[in-house]
Amino acid sequence: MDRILLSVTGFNPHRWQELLAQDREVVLEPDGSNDPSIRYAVVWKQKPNVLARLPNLKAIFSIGAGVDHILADRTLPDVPIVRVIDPNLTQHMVEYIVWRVMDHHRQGLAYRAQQARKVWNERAQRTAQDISVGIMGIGALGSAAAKALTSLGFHVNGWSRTERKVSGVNAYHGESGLIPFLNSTDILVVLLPLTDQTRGIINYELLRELRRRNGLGGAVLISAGRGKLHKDADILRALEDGTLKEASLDVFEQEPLPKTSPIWGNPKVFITPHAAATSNPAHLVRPMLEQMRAADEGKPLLNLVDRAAGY
Ligand code: NDP
Ligand code: OXD
Repeated sequence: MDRILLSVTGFNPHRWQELLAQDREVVLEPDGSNDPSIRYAVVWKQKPNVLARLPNLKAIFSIGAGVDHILADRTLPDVPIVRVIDPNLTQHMVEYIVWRVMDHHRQGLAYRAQQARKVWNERAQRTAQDISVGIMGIGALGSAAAKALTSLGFHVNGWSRTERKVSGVNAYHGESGLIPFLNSTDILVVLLPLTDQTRGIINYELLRELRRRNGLGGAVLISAGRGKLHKDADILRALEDGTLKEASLDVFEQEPLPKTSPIWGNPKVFITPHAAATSNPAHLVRPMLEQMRAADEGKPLLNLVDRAAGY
């Protein structure tokens, strides 16, 4: 009987194990080393060298949409990697992006500060049509967020690596498209994958290029891609000197965000603990098992990672 290796760090995989086991026998790492009956691995931040020791591994399934946690293992065997593209995960991310855009747009941080001081003061209102949201990384999640934002009336810009058309979105791509994209963006939403090209991309110089004449009172950063896209110190500097008015951060250079980080206490920052879109086994295990069955029948796997591109 073919078996699945489940290898995760950072959370309890019990529910994943239970649901995967409906279809196949599941081995929880650290068991399963060198096991020739393991054909598939389901992983989140697997320990290095675990997958390289499986002689008959046929494919790796990521528990998340991002796969930097898998590719970081330099001993990774040369088998296909399947990532998550799923309506439930997408819905979570769309909700997070719309929530954070609307909160900044409707001045939620300022009103919460006023409430804490019992201040009754109506602030100037803008409509969505006055604001351009720029989505850096307009892939599966970014394009769904763009659709929701355009339906609310926001102008939406999108930046991708390759040329890509998304309905209702002003499209920019590649290095030459980056500055024009930023120059016409008031609220920057970061949904890029972490790759060798994108590591550290959200730095002070990039944030300086955002538009700051929008009536929001300054540019806004919403970041939910990966923390290592950031230079956290640069984001703080930009908030300090007014380059950024506010930020919503879901991901951080170091996670969990250390208790000593000055980001915690910054009143211009809204923090969530890498919780924008959580992978739910109740939605994700069934398609994984279906893909395993299809692969057993020789059918092609879907949602494959391009290892050369790194996502
Ligand atoms: P996709 O692969 O569908 O989209 C990625 C987008 O980024 C594409 O548009 C791609 O361009 C673009 N991109 C990649 N590299 C570059 C580059 N060098 N320059 C410009 N654009 C680039 O990924 P998803 O939308 O599914 O997910 C995006 C990321 O969101 C994940 O990798 C993960 O890190 C993060 N995530 C975070 C979660 C959270 O809870 N915080 C939850 C889920 C995901 P192109 O279209 O040309 O390929
Ligand atoms: C993901 C995540 O990549 O949750 O899916 O970060």
